[in-house]
Amino acid sequence: MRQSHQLPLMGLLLFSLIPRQQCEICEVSKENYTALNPLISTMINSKYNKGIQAANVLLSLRLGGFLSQSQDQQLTEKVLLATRSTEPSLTSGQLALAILAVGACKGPDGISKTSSELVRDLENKFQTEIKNMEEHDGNPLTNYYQLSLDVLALCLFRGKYSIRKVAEIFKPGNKNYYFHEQFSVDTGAMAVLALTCVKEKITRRQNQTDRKAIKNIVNHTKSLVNEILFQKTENGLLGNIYSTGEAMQALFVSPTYYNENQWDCQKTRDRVLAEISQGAFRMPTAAAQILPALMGKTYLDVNKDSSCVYGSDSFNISTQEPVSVTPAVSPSEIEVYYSVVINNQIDNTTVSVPNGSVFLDVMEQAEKENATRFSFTAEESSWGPYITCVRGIKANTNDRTYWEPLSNGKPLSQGAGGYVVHAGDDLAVRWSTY
Ligand code: B12
Ligand SMILES: *[C@@H]1O[C@H](CO)[C@@H](O)[C@H](O)[C@H]1NC(C)=O
Ligand SMILES: *[C@@H]1O[C@H](CO)[C@@H](O)[C@H](O)[C@H]1NC(C)=O
Ligand SMILES: *[C@@H]1O[C@H](CO)[C@@H](O)[C@H](O)[C@H]1NC(C)=O
Ligand SMILES: *[C@@H]1O[C@H](CO)[C@@H](O)[C@H](O)[C@H]1NC(C)=O
Ligand SMILES: *[C@@H]1O[C@H](CO)[C@@H](O)[C@H](O)[C@H]1NC(C)=O
Ligand SMILES: *[C@@H]1O[C@H](CO)[C@@H](O)[C@H](O)[C@H]1NC(C)=O
Ligand SMILES: *[C@@H]1O[C@H](CO)[C@@H](O)[C@H](O)[C@H]1NC(C)=O
Repeated sequence: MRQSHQLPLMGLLLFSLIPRQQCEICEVSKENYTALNPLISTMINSKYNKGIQAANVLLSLRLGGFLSQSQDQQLTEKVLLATRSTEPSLTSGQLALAILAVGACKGPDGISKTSSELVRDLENKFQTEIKNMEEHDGNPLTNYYQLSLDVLALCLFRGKYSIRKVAEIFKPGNKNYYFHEQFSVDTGAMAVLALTCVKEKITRRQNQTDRKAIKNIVNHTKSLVNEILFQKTENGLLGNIYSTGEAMQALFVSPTYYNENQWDCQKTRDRVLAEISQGAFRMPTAAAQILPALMGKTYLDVNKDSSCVYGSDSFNISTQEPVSVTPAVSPSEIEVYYSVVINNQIDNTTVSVPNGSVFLDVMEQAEKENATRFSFTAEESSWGPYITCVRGIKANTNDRTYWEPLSNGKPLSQGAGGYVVHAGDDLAVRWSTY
């Protein structure tokens, strides 16, 4: 008799012990995996100018279990090779991504000797970021997105870092969460993942000071989750299409910090699926950042499984070449305006380029016509060419300066290598502070 009373009670108890997983039903169902095909083939077929760019892709494909053993090996070697290059040396976040990718699916003890050397290296790079903040008005060498990646990798792979320092630098409201006073959802999401990892790793041995820091970290996470939800758009995106994947991950790991009615996960997922079919994720890095969330995975799953799953048979990897990233350039020419804006000084010109050209082509054409007025340099990054320097004036993180590309007065939502210009466009690069 007593048992029949206890059973439902036990069930209730068990139920309440299971962490609330609102998004269990939010990942893409097996029947709909074909919708992910464009993402996988973009990643598998991508050519990398720099090996480190493979880190994002390797991490993502491993979390999804989409690689054959030989593909996994090839990508891993590429990433490891990149970590050994010293010229130029990797940024802290690049190294952190490499550690996450190489260590993924290996389990908490599976980290190899090489990887543990990389973790020591990352500890130093993270210290250098903090030192730079102390010396340059709170500005890190890179940015908070990368500092979050650093903490995440150190936390998952037993690196050393000060919990108190983390609680101190990741305070909500810190200027590094914002660009032009606008909350960066990508940055906030990565910080939530990092802080959640730190919180989950607390042990009994932690002393009083650490415990207080953890309380603050919980508080910070709550505020960041709120800020992310505040950036939810009418159509279900969190921030914009390129921040949504990482924001979904952040919301997956913090279900206790918001109510069910604050986020319609299915709506977000379906919007993303629609955007995939429209070709929004043709850039391998974009594809890599959205895929884990669609599989119901997060970067915190990186060392949860003891081994990688190879070549999931529920999915057929398409090896055909993806649609070309750059659209066909037609023989007809179009005219656009182009200017370099430095404070109140505007230097403009009219440039003629083949129809279908991108912003970068316009910059190159202008430079060809007058190298004194329109010289520039761009560095290849995981999102394509990043404009670093125009007319000898160089972007600098210590004073939060950069070159901002604009079209008809509006900042581009993609890079100079991706934005296709139209006849009559009023294009500009403006010396700005974020
Ligand atoms: C930090 C950051 C910036 C900083 C970079 C300087 C700094 N302090 O580090 C600032 C604010 C200056 C910036 C500027 C821009 N950014 Co930005 N940025 C980011 C962010 C949050 C993190 C990048 C990072 O460190 N990644 C981790 C490291 C390990 O990877 P990495 O490849 O080595 O990182 C470098 C490049 O990503 C580069 N970078 C940063 N932004 C962009 C954008 C483009 C198009 C390119 C080619 C490179 C690039 O700077 C990083 C540090 O050197 C990402 C978010 C994300 N989801 O990735 C957005 C993101 C990459 N940026 C984006 C955009 C659109 C821009 C701008 C074009 C906006 C504008 N119109 O001004 C400009 C590009 C300026 C230029 N000169 O070419 C988009 C790209 C979308 C797309 N499909 O191309 C993202 C994904 C944000 C988003 N959700 O929309 N950015
Ligand atoms: C698959 O996707 C379609 C359209 O996006 C949706 O209507 C359907 O419910 C999905 N199927 C499952 C099993 O989730
Ligand atoms: C708590 O631990 C940190 C390092 O983890 C140490 O720096 C600090 O001095 C300790 N505080 C106390 C009160 O023991
Ligand atoms: C938690 O954060 C709120 C603001 O979001 C603040 O008012 C409160 O004092 C914080 N609590 C602790 C313990 O730090
Ligand atoms: C994968 O391909 C095989 C044969 O090529 C086919 O039988 C199977 O149904 C495919 N699976 C999916 C999920 O498309
Ligand atoms: C440059 O800007 C000035 C002032 O806006 C304008 O009069 C001139 O026509 C522009 N020159 C070119 C080449 O576009
Ligand atoms: C440029 O190409 C687009 C389609 O790619 C076409 O609609 C447009 O008319 C072309 N413009 C010129 C000036 O040729
Ligand atoms: C480039 O522009 C500068 C400044 O307007 C001018 O003095 C120079 O002659 C131009 N050079 C060419 C090759 O047109």
